[in-house]
Amino acid sequence: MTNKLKQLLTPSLTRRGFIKSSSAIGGLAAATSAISLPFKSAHAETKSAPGDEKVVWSACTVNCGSRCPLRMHVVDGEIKWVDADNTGNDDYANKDVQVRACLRGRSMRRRVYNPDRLKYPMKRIGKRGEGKFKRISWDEAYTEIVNSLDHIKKEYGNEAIYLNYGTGTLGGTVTKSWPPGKSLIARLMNLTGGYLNHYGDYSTAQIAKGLSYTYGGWANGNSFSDTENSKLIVQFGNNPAETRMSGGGLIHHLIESKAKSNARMIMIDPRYNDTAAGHEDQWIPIKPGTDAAFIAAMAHVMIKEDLVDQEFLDKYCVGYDEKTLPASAPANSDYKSYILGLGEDGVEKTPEWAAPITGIPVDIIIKTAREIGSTKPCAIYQGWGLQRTQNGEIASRAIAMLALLTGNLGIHGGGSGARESDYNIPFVRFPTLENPIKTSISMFLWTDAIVRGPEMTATRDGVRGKDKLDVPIKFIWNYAGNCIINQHSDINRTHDILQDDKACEMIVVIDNHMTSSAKYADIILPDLTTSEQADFCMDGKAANMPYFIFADKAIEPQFEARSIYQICSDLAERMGVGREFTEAATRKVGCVTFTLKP
Ligand SMILES: Nc1nc2c(c(=O)[nH]1)N[C@H]1C(S)=C(S)[C@@H](COP(=O)(O)OP(=O)(O)OC[C@H]3O[C@@H](n4cnc5c(=O)[nH]c(N)nc54)[C@H](O)[C@@H]3O)O[C@H]1N2
Ligand SMILES: Nc1nc2c(c(=O)[nH]1)N[C@H]1C(S)=C(S)[C@@H](COP(=O)(O)OP(=O)(O)OC[C@H]3O[C@@H](n4cnc5c(=O)[nH]c(N)nc54)[C@H](O)[C@@H]3O)O[C@H]1N2
Ligand code: SF4
Ligand SMILES: [Mo]
Repeated sequence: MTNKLKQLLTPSLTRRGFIKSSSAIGGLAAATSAISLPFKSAHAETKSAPGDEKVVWSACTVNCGSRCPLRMHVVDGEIKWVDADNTGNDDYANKDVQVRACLRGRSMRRRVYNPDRLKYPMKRIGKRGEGKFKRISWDEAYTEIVNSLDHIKKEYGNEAIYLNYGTGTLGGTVTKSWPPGKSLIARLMNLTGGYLNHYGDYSTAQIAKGLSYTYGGWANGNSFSDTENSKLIVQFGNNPAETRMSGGGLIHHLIESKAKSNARMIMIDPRYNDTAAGHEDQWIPIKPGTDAAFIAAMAHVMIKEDLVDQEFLDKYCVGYDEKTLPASAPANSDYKSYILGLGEDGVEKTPEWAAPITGIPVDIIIKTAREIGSTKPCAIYQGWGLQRTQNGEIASRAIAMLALLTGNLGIHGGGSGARESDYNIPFVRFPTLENPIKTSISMFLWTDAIVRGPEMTATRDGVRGKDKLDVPIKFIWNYAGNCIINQHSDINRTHDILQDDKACEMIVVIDNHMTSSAKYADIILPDLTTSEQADFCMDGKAANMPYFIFADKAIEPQFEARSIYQICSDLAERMGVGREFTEAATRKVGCVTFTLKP
């Protein structure tokens, strides 16, 4: 690091000074008043001679859906460079594949030493969003938070305390930020009266609901490695080359399996995406939000040309045609009638009808319908981008319907029309106890809950666990998330709502960086990065490779940053549940021994 950069990164409490004061606890079970990670790091104690390089295996735990080990090259307590898994022969045929991190993971060093890194606790002094803060001590920050929680609990009850969506440390175990109920903040709040929960996620809100109507639940597609049995692969808005960049290598499985089966691949996407990237046999650009019309028109062709799998539909499906339509359903409300224009809307879903809507020429609609209807097995997949919009659930169901029309569900080389499936090995989580508050809202409606909480009901607004919300949101925990501003819709509306700090009274942001959301915080707490602590890393969309990663501590905590475990333990102490939070014992959870504070 250059001297200039060093200067930039050095807060008034020098990094050296801080390392010295905290080195007594580094990675070990804490016997002192400071609390370190709750389990003992395997290698953190390894001493190296000055100037010697040691390589520490860490990991990337962001929400990209993959999970990758990172090899941190550390000299004199500083990460010099980062590289990826170098084990095995990277021999796909013999399942000896390297889990090579992408550039996002490999740039971890820049995240750790970023000049924008949050270095010490801060308190807002300007308006929300203005980005004006003053430095405060950890003690002051804790006092502000505990006082605010006390006041809000007394005035409104625990239902007014909300854990916002945040997936920045999704892949961690102790550090896990989402789902909210699996985070350490949940444990802290559950010990002190509970919190308002949320359900759903920004990723898959519509498809998760939509496919529950079609299949009765979440229905993953066949894995990509099964495309070695396919004759045709059809992907709607699916782009794992950019959204599952590495990890167990989904894209690797797709390309290798496709090469084996020699299946044709059709990509339907408004953009020519990286998963196509020359591997596709045909790219069909489509106007965004019109997949359902394209599929309806293909269904029209298949019905007229007798290309649907009638036997499959009769045997396994309800409501395809009048034969399986339940007696209680209105006449002509079956799928076939809808397509042929005999349903309520009276519109026949011909290719000519769909062409101007979708921007796909009539002859391509007809040709594609014939190909999908006559080539089996056909693997039909969809990504999640196309459902992340109004009426997105209809598009996701239409694609699933294409798999059903052609009888490709439940066979090798076929699929459900949902996204490709992947491995997740079960792993015991840090116990977060039970939430005494049973109410939850959709993750999308938190701004509404600030403005009109008590008006929100189960029937109209999807409040769960209770008929209605009793109180508005008054306190927000925002851990490892940028959904206060950047990742939520209608930023101007959110900005206006948050200007009133008598409405939502307290926003606590726990992050590594000064993000747009952090600028709206009342109190900012600087968290450690993955490089400064040990954790288990999993929950990845790891393709067909089951693994988890022990992400070791590579360097000492930088600046005044503290781990989420320490933050929650410190707060628990001040809220009178210190012993309950840490359990003051060594506890075995699965194969991990957590050594907790005495
Ligand atoms: N415009 C737009 N909005 C979207 C989407 C979109 O495609 N476009 N996608 C939606 C989807 S699918 C999702 S899942 C959400 C994702 O939204 P978020 O869950 O907010 O995910 P990120 O934007 O990755 O932000 C993660 C935050 O975690 C922080 N972080 C990273 N590492 C750590 C750490 O070790 N500790 C702490 N405390 N913080 C850390 C980062 O600095 C960042 O502020 O966005 C949704 N919103
Ligand atoms: N690099 C990187 N990877 C990530 C993330 C990240 O932040 N960065 N975030 C992760 C998260 S949280 C999630 S949820 C996933 C998101 O995974 P996805 O939701 O699948 O990814 P997107 O890129 O939003 O959309 C996939 C494709 O859909 C196309 N598309 C958009 N609208 C339509 C449409 O109407 N019809 C059709 N046919 N196609 C359409 C887009 O052009 C895009 O190529 O990615 C994960 N992976
Ligand atoms: S693929 Fe995902 S988990 Fe792996 S390094 Fe890239 S961003 Fe991190
Ligand atoms: Mo997501």
